[in-house]
Amino acid sequence: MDITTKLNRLISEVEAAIDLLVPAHPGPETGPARIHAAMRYSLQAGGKLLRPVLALSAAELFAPRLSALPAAVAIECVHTYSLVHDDLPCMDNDDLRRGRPTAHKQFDEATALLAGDALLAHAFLILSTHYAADPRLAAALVHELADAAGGARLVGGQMQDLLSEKKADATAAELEFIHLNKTAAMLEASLVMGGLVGGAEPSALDGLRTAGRHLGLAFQIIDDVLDATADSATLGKTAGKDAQSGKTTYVSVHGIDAARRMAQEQTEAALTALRLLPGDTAFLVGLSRSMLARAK
Ligand code: GRG
Repeated sequence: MDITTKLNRLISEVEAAIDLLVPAHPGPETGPARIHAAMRYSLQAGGKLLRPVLALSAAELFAPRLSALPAAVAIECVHTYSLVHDDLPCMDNDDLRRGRPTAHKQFDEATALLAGDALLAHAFLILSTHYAADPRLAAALVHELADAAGGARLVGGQMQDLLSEKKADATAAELEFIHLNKTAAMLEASLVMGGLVGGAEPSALDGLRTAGRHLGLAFQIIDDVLDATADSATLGKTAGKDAQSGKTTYVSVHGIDAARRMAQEQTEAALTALRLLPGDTAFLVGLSRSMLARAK
């Protein structure tokens, strides 16, 4: 099966699972319809679903006894919450996300804040509900996602990003810290959570983590290159914002050509780690290569 066919199959599965696991009417006492509408508005806005796809394809390398779809949806809930909060006026103050008005533009700031909060909580509800039959697996998944999303990683990276924005002399080391945590942590968690559902051995989990870290750095460098080179219509979000706001990025620190080279190096390192894994890694290898192609 070629990469695009498999990618489309996984995306359709994730979309159906999101519809099922993040319902518009969750139960008889569901609370205001507005909060569920806002959660689904951002979740179903046409994101690339890269993280869930990574989780599903990592699980498929092994012999999963349970479906990795709930884990994949939980990861997308956390990722989407982080985007909704990142777009708020107190953070990046953006009007466009995934080609649509951002959640606070479509609803209002308070609703967007609450939708993000609810998506974060919902991720852990999904994990604890759908893996309850295997409590060790449920605990491992909750631990992995909570660690990736917490103050030392996703939120810590975002905090450092905000702190570094205020100074003109942010260093390459600070930049790497920000993206190892803000971007790479969630890609690592996606591959590792897939591996956990698949029943991967500790050495394979380490390999998945290494691949996720390099893929995450490659992904961020590519994101910086695209911000500097693509237009808003192509990106589905406001282009050129980094330079406009004087932000420290791989492009501002290293220049476009070096940034492209670094993306290539990080992708190669990810491919090396992927090739050492058991199972058929052709899809993950192809997907990683196609991510790099976006920045060319
Ligand atoms: C608010 C806790 C908190 C964190 C925000 C995700 C994030 C951290 C900020 C968004 C800005 C940014 C450039 C983040 C780096 C990761 C990244 C490139 C996210 C966008 O991911 P894609 O391209 O988006 O996979 P889609 O919409 O396709 O899911």
